[in-house]
Amino acid sequence: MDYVINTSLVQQHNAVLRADLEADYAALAGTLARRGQDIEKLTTLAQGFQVALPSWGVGTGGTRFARFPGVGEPRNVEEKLADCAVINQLTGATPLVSLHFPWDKPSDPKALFERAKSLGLSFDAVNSNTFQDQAGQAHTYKYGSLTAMSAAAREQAVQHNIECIELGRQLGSKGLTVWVGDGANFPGQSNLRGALERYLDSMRGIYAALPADWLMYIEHKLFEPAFYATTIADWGTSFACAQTLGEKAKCLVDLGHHAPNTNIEMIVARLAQFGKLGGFHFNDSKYGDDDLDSGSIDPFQLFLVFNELADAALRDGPAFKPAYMLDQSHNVTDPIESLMSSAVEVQRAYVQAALVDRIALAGFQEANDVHQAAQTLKRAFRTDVSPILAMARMRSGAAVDPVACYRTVGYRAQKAAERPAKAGASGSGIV
Ligand code: PSV
Ligand code: MN
Repeated sequence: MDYVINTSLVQQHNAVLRADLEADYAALAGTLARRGQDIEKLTTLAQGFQVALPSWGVGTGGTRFARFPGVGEPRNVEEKLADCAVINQLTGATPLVSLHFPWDKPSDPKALFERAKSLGLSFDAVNSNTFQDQAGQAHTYKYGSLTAMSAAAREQAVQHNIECIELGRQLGSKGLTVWVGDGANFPGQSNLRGALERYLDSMRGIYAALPADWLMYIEHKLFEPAFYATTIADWGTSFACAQTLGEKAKCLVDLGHHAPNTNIEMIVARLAQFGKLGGFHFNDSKYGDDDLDSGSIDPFQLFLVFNELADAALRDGPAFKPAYMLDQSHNVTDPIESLMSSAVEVQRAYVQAALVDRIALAGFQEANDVHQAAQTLKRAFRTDVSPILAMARMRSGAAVDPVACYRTVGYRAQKAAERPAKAGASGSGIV
């Protein structure tokens, strides 16, 4: 395997931190043992956790106003993979990459597959893009793609999705995520029911091209770029479409795609109950689709989402396997640092949710002991599981402190020298 960071540098980093980590781990083991919990089981659980990386996340993002590129940004999909490999090497939690087409369209899919393999990576769901026009494209998406009035634009969008499936198949992916920004900016601009009928019609064409072992993830978003009415704006619409399309269609929950204060964990519970929870795009937000680092604003919400996932896993068994992915835009931080910290935050919520005493919780719920039921969740959430996460990393050959290790080895400075900026080369597209 090709390690992007010299493994002996990671070991040196770990050696310095090892004694402190072992002391912290032993102290936490004692606390958890008094609660009847086995730290070793939790560490094994943490080691098994995986969250996919968005290929577009390793480039600097931006807002509608500007993008302030960082140094040493990846300029093509191969360089994006190298950055993803660093994140995986140091966190031990991100061996999957989700590609976005055409931003990451490989000229030679087989070679890209092999390159990823040599870096210890493989490909998660592929993402189609019909929310912007590409150079040389015959029909514009200005007035929509899968819902467009123009039959030719709709057909072009369907064919693009089918091409994504074909590329994904060659790369070993097993899923297609479809997010469309289609909708209306003004009342009257579009017939609301007609738009959804056209959407379903287009999606049937894509669904028919899915290989037998693939899933199609329908991603909803409240608003933006359509500011009056978005065609797939909420989980209800997403659910109805997934039901209509069939077994292989599932709903994808992007944490940033809801109105402020929406009870996202309840959406998760509903979708899980009816077998339609396909996966997640993790991020955080304060106001809208801010695409901030996972757990940076409301870690308790992230925990509550994982609390529902832990409940669903107990009820439904191994068949319950939603896809976990990050989807963030890093405007003012080093994307590699943000993605490493975010992967750790999602993993933290996963482990904290495993700490919930579910028997006690069910008892408090049955007895209507509201206070103690709430405290049962809070106790798990307040437990600092950092030593478990760090130990899981050390045992997996990753870094005890991924960001500190990354800074010490000087990867960004090295890339700044090797990757001179090239206008428009990053292709992250989020501006
Ligand atoms: C849309 O806001 C979204 O969440 C979709 O997942 C896109 O594929 C991604 O962001 C990148 O623009
Ligand atoms: Mn998303």
